[in-house]
Amino acid sequence: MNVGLIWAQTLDGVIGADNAIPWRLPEDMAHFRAITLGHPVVMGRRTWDALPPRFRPLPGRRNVVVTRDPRWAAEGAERAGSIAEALELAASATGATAAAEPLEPAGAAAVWVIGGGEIYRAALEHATTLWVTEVDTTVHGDTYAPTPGPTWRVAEDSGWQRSTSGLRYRIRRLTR
Ligand code: VY7
Repeated sequence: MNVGLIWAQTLDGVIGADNAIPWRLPEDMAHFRAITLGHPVVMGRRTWDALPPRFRPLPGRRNVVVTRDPRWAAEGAERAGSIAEALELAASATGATAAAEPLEPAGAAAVWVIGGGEIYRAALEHATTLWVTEVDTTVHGDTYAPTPGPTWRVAEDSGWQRSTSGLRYRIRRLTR
């Protein structure tokens, strides 16, 4: 099964502050939606809590939430006790096999891990694709992106773009 991670970060690697994304980038939200729609998404319980209630569960996707709390439950979400369990659960319903699927378009994955920091660090070893949005801003943060090792290569790069919000950003796909 192909596992992908998708995140947006500042140049310093900040992805969150006080359980929220500390910028607004509509182009990145559209990118996030386009990449993940139709695929199971795996997220940590804090990321679930951070989603605005009207977007919970994320529509058009199976929502798998990782938490150590065995009694946690939420409408529209499936609970998993670990990343491994979440990926197994996500794979079970897609009918995906352990092998990579060569017919998937470039950058597509069977399951997308959508955050946050603790979950990205645990899931990185399982991943074959990363979609990383870099936002040219400096903000206070308390949650950081994982650090891809030297095996990762940039396979696609939007180049620097100007958002309608005024911020500069670029979107890159990494593979290994
Ligand atoms: C998470 C939201 C957060 C706040 C308000 C609306 C990259 C992003 C994420 C996560 C951006 C979010 C939303 C946007 C998506 C909509 C639903 C409403 C949808 C990530 N690169 N960017 N993120 N929603 N993991 N990686 O904005 O969501 O997809 O339907």
